[in-house]
Amino acid sequence: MAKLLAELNLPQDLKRLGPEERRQLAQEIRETIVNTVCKNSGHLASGLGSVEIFIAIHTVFDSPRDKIVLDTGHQGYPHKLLTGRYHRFHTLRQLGGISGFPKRDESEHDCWGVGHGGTGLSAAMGFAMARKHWLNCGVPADDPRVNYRVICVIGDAALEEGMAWEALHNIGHHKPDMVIILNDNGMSIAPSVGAIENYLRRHRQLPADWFRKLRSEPHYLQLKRMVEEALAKMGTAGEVTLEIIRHIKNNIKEWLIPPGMLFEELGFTYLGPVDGHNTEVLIECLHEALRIGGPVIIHAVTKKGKGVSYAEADPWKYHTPKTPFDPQTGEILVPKGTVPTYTDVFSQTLIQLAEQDSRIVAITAAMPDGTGLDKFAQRFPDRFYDVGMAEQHAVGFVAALAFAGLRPVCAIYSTFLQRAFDQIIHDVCLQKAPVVFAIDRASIVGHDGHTHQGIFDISYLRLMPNIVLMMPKDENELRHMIFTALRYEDGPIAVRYPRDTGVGVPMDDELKELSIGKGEWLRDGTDAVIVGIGPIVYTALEVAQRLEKDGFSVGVINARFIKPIDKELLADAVQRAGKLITVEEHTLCGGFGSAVLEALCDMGLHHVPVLRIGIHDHFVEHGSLKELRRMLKLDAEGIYEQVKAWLHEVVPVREGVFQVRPKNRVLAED
Ligand SMILES: Cc1ncc(C[n+]2csc(CCOP(=O)(O)OP(=O)(O)O)c2C)c(N)n1
Repeated sequence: MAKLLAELNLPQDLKRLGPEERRQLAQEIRETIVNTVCKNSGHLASGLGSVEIFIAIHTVFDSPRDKIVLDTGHQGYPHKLLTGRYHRFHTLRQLGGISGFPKRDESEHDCWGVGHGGTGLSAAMGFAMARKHWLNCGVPADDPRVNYRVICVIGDAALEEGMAWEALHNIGHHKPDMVIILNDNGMSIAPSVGAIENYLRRHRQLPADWFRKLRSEPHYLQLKRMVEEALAKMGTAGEVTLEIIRHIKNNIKEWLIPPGMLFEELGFTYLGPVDGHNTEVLIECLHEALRIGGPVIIHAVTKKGKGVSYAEADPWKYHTPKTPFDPQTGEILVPKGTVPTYTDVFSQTLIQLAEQDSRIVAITAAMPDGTGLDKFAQRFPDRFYDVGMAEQHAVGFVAALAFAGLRPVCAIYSTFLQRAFDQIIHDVCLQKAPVVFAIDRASIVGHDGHTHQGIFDISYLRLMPNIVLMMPKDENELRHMIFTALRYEDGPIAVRYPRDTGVGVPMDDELKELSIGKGEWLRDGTDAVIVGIGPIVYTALEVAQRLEKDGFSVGVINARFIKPIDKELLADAVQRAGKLITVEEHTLCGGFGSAVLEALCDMGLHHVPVLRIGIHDHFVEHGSLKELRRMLKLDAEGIYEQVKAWLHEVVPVREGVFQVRPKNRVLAED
């Protein structure tokens, strides 16, 4: 029983706790996280590693008055537990329950909704500059528009995001009052990589706290300010002297004390490194940071998975462990299924093809295991690039790799590829770079919720000239699509596939090249044809069988290609049945159904009634895949209901011409 969490009125009561109770609270938070995540799934090791940081923040800051911004948000379970969500925490990531990420409409303590990395510093700066603005307008100090402080927590890997550096650039210029806690554990999901990691690693090796003491010493700061002011009064001679002093100081710093130079040079005060699991030191540091003013970075060194032996030993595995697992031992209790996931099939196929073609290289943005490229990296360490949390760079980088004669395969989740929208247009499509995009987690992803659903990529890719976009109906077809993509050299080509196990179909021995832009008939029909994209075509087949019992002859087409779309096949379907139904697990705004409508329009087939089934114009919350499909009417039952109702509405007015009478329309939840 988590006594303090259950009984305290948090976060207010935190302020009257002593060090011993804070330690007990930390223990309770860890136990609650482990006992919940082992059943509900979610982010384990990151939250365990940030417990003391959030206890310190909520001890010093006043939430919700102060703005506490989390970058990425996956580390935020302690924040949720410290802000009155303990009694609902057992609903974590469940349909209707609390989200796995900070969410503005979930709690007044979540001032910034997030799920993607790199957004926190910009948000914190926004809050800090708005405060400055209102102060300039003469708003009194006790007005809520100015009466707050701003703090952002960002991980060492999230700091790799381009947006984070754009924010640093801008914050260092305007210098608003804000505190940044750099939660540095040397880990992304996998171990952190790259130059920023190398820079931070040198700091982590220093004894904790030594530089903080010197740097934040009030006498040091006072003296520095006095000298600078005195020299400024001396005019040019003073400036020259100041420059000389700065030069000497910088050289001494570089030689003696490297910590934080980079941040200091950019206009921040750097405090660190400090032990990020010492709540008392963190509290002291936060007070100092607020006293110093301007943008202050506290570099907190933490251990991912802290306090839970198996998570500390293997924080990579326990970033988001498979569930259920034993909370005592960490043993994963879910049996390994026999049907491979789409990710597995992508990974195996790519390795197989790379054995035969030394031009193939693979690129991930900090998701080596999520994309299955960890296995590629083991087999071909020199042909694998983890660029870190840097999707925009990944896409620009692969474009040039392709121009230099390589065959880059860039594997990024649908939701994170959104970050690189312009790079795909400008660097890849515009220049016809023969890049292969492997878009994992395309479609609904489930418990990660609205920030992570892969339901927009068809819309944002379909509008780009020169790209080929496809989605397999099953894991066997995925193999052929990877093969086809690597054969295609005329420009960019993307294959999207879901986060799921495959359908369980037999696998062909030989890989075959698919004709670009050609779909296939799966079932004939004369009353209507369902044109589907992705594994949902199997659901469509089930629906067609049920409709047959109701007296409707419904055909099914597996479109395979979203772009170019198979116009001939569509015209054939219209010819045979006169009515079309499109199905997709994707937003209807600009999605696959829209592509079909556009094609019909372009072919002059204006009279064809079309029912588009997919996700209406809203974000999709968290829940299991099954629950979400039910809710969205994208399971067999839901599609059946929608199609049947619609077939009753569409009536012929004369030979080959129909009219839709939308009377009993069953629409998916808007
Ligand atoms: C734009 C974006 N890319 C990738 C991810 C997937 N992701 C979630 S957490 C994470 C690692 C974060 O590492 P860090 O910021 O150091 O925090 P830690 O988990 O180590 O505390 C990644 C890559 C994401 N959420 N957003």
